[in-house]
Amino acid sequence: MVLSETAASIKNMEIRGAGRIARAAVDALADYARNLDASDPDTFKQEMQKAADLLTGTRPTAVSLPNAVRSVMRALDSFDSVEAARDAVLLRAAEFVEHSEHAIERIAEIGARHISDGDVLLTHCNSEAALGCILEAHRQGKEIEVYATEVRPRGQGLITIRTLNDAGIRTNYIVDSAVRYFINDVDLVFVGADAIAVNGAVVNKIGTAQIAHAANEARTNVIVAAETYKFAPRTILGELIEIEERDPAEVLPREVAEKLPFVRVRNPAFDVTPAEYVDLIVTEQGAIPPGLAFTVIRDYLGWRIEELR
Ligand code: RUB
Repeated sequence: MVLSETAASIKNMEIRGAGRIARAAVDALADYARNLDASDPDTFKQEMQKAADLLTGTRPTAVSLPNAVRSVMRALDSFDSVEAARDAVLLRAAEFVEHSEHAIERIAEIGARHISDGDVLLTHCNSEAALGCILEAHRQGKEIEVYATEVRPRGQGLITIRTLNDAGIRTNYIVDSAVRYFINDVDLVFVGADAIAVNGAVVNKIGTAQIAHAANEARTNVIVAAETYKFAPRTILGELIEIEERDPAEVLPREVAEKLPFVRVRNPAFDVTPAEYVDLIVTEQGAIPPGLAFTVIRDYLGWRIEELR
């Protein structure tokens, strides 16, 4: 897929989910670098930066996207030939994709430890990291049952229930607003993340915060499965994570909306779950309480405040 096609597919959500978006962007950058004809390293870098900007501009919330793109672009810091710069980009991109796939496997192993035989789980949206934990627990022979939400307006719950069904996991498919009705039947909420702030707040699909609130009220634990590249370094400076607001037509068909001039449809794609409603964040480096998010950003990702200014 050429660069502009990947960017369009991320924007229109043919490619979706924070981890998949990151890997697709990195693959697109590598492909662009492979075919880029530039006279000198500076021109090569400038053209790569334009490609990087096009990709990072597609969806604003999933911090995995700029983190992944930046990790590839860092390979271009200093080079005296276009070929060396190209090789460095290709190597870094391959490393990122390998790291990302490995992270999903590690998260599944670590997350599955927190799922007990007989547990009833609830998941929201379609997260490969969260589903990885659920599938791994099932693979280990634990008897589990899942509640999966529909996920208005884009219906990602359908992807989730197909995966769970294919694995032979007993699944209940519910509308988003039925979560509180069923929460007392649930032992554990398992969701993914698009971004995690320095204070441990979790940004994920719209509705996650309501689910976590209901879980907190019912004393049901909430576990978030997230690769470390979903932690948002710029939140150290107090920057907020931008919440994407998508086309109103996803919620109400345009022809209906046109006849309702006093109605404004709002369509935020994500919300923020405060750290106090999150019990554990499972990363490929281990499971941490949300209060240790700063440690991941500083010690594992290696970001320092001076670099971010
Ligand atoms: C997807 C979503 C997922 C996270 C984590 O939203 O909110 O829970 O991205 O997914 P959208 P993963 O469908 O709008 O992209 O674990 O696969 O990275």
